[in-house]
Amino acid sequence: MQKIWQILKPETDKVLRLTKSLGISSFLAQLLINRKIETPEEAEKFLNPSFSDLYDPFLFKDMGKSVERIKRAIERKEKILVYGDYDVDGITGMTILLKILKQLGGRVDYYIPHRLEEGYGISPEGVNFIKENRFNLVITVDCGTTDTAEIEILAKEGIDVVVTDHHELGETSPVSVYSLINPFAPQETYPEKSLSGSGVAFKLAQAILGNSSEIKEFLDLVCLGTIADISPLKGENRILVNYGLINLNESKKPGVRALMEVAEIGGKKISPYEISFILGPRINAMGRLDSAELSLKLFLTESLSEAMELAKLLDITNRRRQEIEEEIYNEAISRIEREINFKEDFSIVLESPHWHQGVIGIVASKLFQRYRRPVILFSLKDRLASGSGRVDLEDVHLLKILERCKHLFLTYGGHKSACGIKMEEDFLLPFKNLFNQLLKENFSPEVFLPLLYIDGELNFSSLSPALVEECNKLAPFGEDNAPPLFVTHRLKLKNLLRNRRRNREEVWVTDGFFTYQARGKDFEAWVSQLGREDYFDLVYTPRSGKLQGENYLSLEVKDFRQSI
Ligand SMILES: [Mn+2]
Repeated sequence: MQKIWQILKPETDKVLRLTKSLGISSFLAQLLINRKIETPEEAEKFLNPSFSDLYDPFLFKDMGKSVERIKRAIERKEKILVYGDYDVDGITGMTILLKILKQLGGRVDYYIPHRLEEGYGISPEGVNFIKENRFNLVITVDCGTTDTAEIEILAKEGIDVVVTDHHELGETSPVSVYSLINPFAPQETYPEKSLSGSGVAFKLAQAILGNSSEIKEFLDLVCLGTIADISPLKGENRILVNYGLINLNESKKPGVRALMEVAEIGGKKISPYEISFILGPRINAMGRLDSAELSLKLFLTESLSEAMELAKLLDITNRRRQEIEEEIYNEAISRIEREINFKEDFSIVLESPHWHQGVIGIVASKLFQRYRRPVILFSLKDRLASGSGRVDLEDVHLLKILERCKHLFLTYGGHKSACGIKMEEDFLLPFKNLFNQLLKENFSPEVFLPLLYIDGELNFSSLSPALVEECNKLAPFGEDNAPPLFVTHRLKLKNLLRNRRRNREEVWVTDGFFTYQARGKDFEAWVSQLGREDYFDLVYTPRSGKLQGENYLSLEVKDFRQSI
């Protein structure tokens, strides 16, 4: 799909301000400014993430009250329940709180709702479990903010609910809640908005431990949750992830070790990539197909052999998830190609009684990547349609569009880029039409075109290992902090070389003076059809490595086109 190349312009005044006050290169300063890090203070903190720059957890307006209540529960041997979500940030956040409360002598248990049977948040089944087992205090992780009715029932029974969450409030406000720790709480003044569910649980844990350094033991878990939840890797999250990755690589937790072992990355250095594509999906798979409780047990166990058993089960479940996902994906694609005319339809809304409800969300996001249109997939059962939607566009706020269709829904929730919907099957067609009509009324087709932000133009003569090192000062890369991208115009194919050791073709590109290896799956196929005299433009991230003791530089290709 054709991408629009947006080459960011050098901003001389802002660059000068950073180079002067921090003594950094103007190249690095521009990269920071491209990432909206503009003041010397912000830049200093970004370049040197320091544990001591984490905010005081007591800056949350309800933190003092929450910690007091939890400590009282521990002292009086009250029954405490940690109630959490079934995904990675829910599970890792729960683990942190469960371990700490236990260490402090709390009488603590946990509950995770079953995704397929109960759905997200505090369920009626959950309320019954809490009442029947006579818990005195419930602490939520990564959910609870919108569960007004359920919390009210519990409050009437004399059960206090401390909510820790990072989801936005919507139209409801949990009035009966004992305390609400959520960056989006009304009148909340906590300075960081983009913590994950495990990040918020980590802040509560930090406060319970009185800001002592014992909390550092849990940085590996909060790092897993933050990256898997696709939270932006800036501000406080950058500190948590930066330290968390070090911890993760050295982690002695049996569950973490076992999971790396079964995923065959035991000896490898863990980066955000491994979390997003290897560890995270395995942790999530249990909740998608079955019960997430086993993922939680994996992190709670102290026994390596039990951890290995559980990790193997996660691995098998994840493979099953992949098979189901592929089947739905292929079926959806053939239906899209047959049924949808993108000139008329601005969205992709499809349904099937065969589609697994725990997997349609991932398929929706893969379909979005492919077609770049808002995607909502529904799984049908007993005349009910359960939908999962994805979109990742600057201008389109999915939840705000759905708010205007809410008369058709039984329940719905989500945020800018993802949503969940439940409705009667009979309302599917009216919903499809209304959703599409709203998109057409409010957006022009250009909104859907993929934008590629490029950090600047480079000549091959300025590429060097030192320059790559400058780029790497911005690592770890991830959400909202992409690896730097550069464009070089008018290149030619130098050669397709056969690498005998690796037994594959290598592509080398040249500006006439300098020649580099360029890698990229689609690129290699495309370039091999070009003529020797054809010029092309390349967008890439330069990478450095060592080969037989020597530094070398290669280009990781992001996009390409023939020069004009
Ligand atoms: Mn979550």
